[in-house]
Amino acid sequence: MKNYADVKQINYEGPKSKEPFAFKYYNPEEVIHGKKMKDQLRFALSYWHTINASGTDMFGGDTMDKTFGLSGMEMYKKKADFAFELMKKLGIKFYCFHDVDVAPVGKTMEETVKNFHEMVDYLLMKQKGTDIHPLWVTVNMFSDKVFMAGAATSPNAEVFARSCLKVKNGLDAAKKLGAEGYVFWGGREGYDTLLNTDMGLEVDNLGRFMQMAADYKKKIGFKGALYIEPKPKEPTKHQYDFDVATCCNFLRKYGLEKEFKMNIEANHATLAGHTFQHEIRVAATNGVFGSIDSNQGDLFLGWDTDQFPTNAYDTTLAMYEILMAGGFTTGGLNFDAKARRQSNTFEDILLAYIAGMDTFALGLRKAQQIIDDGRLPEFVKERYQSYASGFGKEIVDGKISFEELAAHALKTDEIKVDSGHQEYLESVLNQILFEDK
Ligand code: XUL
Ligand code: CO
Repeated sequence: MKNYADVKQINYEGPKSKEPFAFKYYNPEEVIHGKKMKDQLRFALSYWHTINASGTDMFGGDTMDKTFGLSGMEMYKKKADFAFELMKKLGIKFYCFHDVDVAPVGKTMEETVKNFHEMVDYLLMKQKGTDIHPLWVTVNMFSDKVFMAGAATSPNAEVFARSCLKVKNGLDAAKKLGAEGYVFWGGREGYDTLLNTDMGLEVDNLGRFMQMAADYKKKIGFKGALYIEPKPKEPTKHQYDFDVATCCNFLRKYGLEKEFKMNIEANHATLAGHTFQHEIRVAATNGVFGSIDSNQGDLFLGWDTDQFPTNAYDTTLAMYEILMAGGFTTGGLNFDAKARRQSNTFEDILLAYIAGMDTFALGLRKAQQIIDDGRLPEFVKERYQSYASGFGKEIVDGKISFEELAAHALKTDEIKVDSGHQEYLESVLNQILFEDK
């Protein structure tokens, strides 16, 4: 196998290729569903996993050195160089980061903020002359010990103020770098025991905080989207942004439904007991579909393992939902995924991205085949035919009353509900997935 340094550019070679450092399904310029694959998929690199994570887990330290033998600002500049080199090799146009991913924390808050803005200027300089910019920016309000009881939902008002400072700087950076969006992942916005928790105050404060952030976004003229990233648990036992439906309820309660969309993470969906497709569908039907954090979990581990997505069945169904939702506008597919602890070489970083990008590209191709084949969407349309005409249509149009329907039902003794044909539909899906073209 080639060395990382010898791989200059990952190119598309097609499904018959056995070259490890080539795409088999991702052909950036090829048009699928009315757009080039690169514009349909909008892949993003996640700074925290790719540029920083070094293999540490609960039981052991680093398995990979990503310090380049440097420290402080020098190290973060070298990391930014590495991030841009990697994106160019992979043909990735977007990246995502937390404030602490890109700059060192200083001895004082003022020094931390200064370091951050200096690094944002460095990133801006790296962007010049490229078509690379952030898919979204966020800030880390969960690692530092002051956030141990939450950020905007902390029982301590000083922490609420610290959260305003962090998000203000994150939004300023998003504007300066021309980010497509800004993400709020709740981190520790939740609780471990109700015995010490005023849930009502905490969630009201979260509502106040989100309103302030949305107002600040408008004040500075940041045009990107604001997203909430739902997750049911981990690190807290119960997180307030549990799933898409819970977040929709939160947004409506605080009158924020027009300001925020969802950043849906595959592994968070499964932690909430939902399929990935379910969360995308709930977002789409509520008008809040925004962006995707793409990864997969492990059925037998049960925590947020953040693995690169390689399950083509899941990516096909996810891409089908995304196409049905109208595709991405400001959003995209951010790989909130890290190479496994034992995949500890720079070559593995490339191979992990190639695997993830190819699996979503294959998913996009297969989703288009589902649409072209027509059997699945047509079955669904047919299943709801009773609402397309007659009194069914009057229900949908709000033109028939409760009493009129009751009178109709009184005269109808026999009702035949058609089969859902689940197994047949699953076999159609297999045929589309595995047919020999
Ligand atoms: C945590 C997670 C985060 C967010 C950004 O589970 O997904 O990395 O995506 O804070
Ligand atoms: Co995420």
